[in-house]
Amino acid sequence: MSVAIFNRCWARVILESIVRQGVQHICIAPGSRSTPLTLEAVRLQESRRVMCHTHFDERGLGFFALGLAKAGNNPVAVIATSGTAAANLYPAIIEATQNGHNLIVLTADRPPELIDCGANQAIRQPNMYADYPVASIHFPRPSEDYSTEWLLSRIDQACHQQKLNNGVLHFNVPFAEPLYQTDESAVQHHAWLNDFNRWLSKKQPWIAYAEQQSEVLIHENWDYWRTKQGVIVVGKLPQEQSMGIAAWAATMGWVVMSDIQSGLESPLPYADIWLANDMVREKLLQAEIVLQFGSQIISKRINHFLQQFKGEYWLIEASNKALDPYHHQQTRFNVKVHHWLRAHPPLRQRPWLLEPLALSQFCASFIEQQIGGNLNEASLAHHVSRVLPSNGSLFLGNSLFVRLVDALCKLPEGYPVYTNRGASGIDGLLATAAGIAIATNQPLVAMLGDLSTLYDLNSLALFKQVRQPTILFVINNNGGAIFDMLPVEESVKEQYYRLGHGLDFSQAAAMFNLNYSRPYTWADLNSVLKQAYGRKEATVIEIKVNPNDGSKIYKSLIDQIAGAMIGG
Ligand SMILES: Cc1ncc(C[n+]2csc(CCOP(=O)(O)OP(=O)(O)O)c2C)c(N)n1
Ligand SMILES: [Mg+2]
Repeated sequence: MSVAIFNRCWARVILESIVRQGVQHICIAPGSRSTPLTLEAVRLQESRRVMCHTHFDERGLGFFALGLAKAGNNPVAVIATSGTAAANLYPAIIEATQNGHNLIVLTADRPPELIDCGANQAIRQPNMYADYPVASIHFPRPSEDYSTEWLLSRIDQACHQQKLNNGVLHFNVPFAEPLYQTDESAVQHHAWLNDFNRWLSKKQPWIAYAEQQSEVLIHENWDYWRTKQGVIVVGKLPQEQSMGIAAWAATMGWVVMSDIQSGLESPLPYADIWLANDMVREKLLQAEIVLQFGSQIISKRINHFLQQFKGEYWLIEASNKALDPYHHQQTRFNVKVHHWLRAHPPLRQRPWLLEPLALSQFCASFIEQQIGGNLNEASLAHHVSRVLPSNGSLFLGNSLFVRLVDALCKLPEGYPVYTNRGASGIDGLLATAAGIAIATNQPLVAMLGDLSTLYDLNSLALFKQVRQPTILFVINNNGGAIFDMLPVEESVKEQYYRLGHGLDFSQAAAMFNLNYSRPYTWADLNSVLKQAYGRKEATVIEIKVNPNDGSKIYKSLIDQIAGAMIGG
């Protein structure tokens, strides 16, 4: 029994120290080996220091935690048992790493004597996520030979690494049996916890790292460069960093191309379409300097522009990751964009190139006319702002629809947009959206494709926990329509890429006890939305569209704009 008690003591130290590092949510998948961690997490929830969430599927749970981390500012913890349970967290760990979201993954493990000897549910877990985590600790088997001071220092050092580099911590925690039937007072008064219990009365983490303030300095040649002809490309940015870019760029008279994840109400919307115009692209390539704020640009044509541009290139992004797939000779600022703007005063100038504005304005009416008044993929993408709640946020899945929204819509300034564009998987999109809904506790619209929904179908279970209007748009074009954009022979495409299935989602919604509607027209959709926003729960709205319509109109808009002649 003393082993069971000591396991709990060990788990208590680990969890207490991560809670002091800011963890507020702990996501738990069921399992026996993780019992000491689970029961300590429950204890923390009982004293209202954390919120515990559960899910039966570790892949979904990992993405759910990612969603919580995206919408909050603190690391989110995940507890999983040993075996493939731990392996199923891998996709979310990759996505969190690529995007710099802070997860603390606690995998329970068998002690060393049970590894590689035929013991049940025992796999090789140390370093199982390779070099994705910013730090990994493979803990020893719990033992009084290790002081609580050691345990606390080790964890705080890892958490510090996470604060510096953003990403995932992996704690692999072996526990020997027995795991159950502990006496709470025996845990509480265990002599090994004496120093720890004294520390509990203090507020701070075991290691308090002094804040390092580094000021953003003005680039020595800014007075020279700011007089030049510039282009500003804005990728994914946190909200507070995108504020002020539009005004700054307008003063400079520079051309702005912004991504749907930028938080900008684009001054030159539909860049993915108008940049298809050969003449405008040629002129833009004459720019003397390109500033890129943020990264992960969705648009193929903005990416192509960046690839072709060979002039002065500055990349401003707070992380210290390499973020330029085109390997420009460049000046890189590892700073927050709003700090950079403050350090680099704009110069009032006239726009040096007027064609993008003319073409962008032309696109507004041209797109409207081409998509028509029916409810379809392209019209939904163009009019996304019509379906959004005023105080909510938008989650966009991957594949064709996110590209359509990026190309065809204009969002209000600062509207929160979430995506999983780190590895752009279609595997955990529903679960991520559920995490965002829970963390923001505000209305959410999530929009994803039919294959993406099928992939993550059991994550519909997570939406029972939401307590505010949450709307899941499933854009059902019967398979992966993104592949229509590829030059693959029709029959091969249908059979091996697109995977049309003929399914609809009414029964899936029913199985998970979620509201469901399938509107046919905009008028239908508007009345469905009215009801959905009146409910403090989730609604699945299936938009069934002709399989190729979305990709066809996208291609046709690009083709028509490519050759268009414009004045100026
Ligand atoms: C986990 C994972 N597997 C495979 C892919 C490759 N992939 C990209 S888009 C896509 C099809 C998605 O289909 P759907 O969700 O219906 O979206 P649509 O293309 O119709 O917009 C696939 C399989 C991926 N991104 N992630
Ligand atoms: Mg589809």
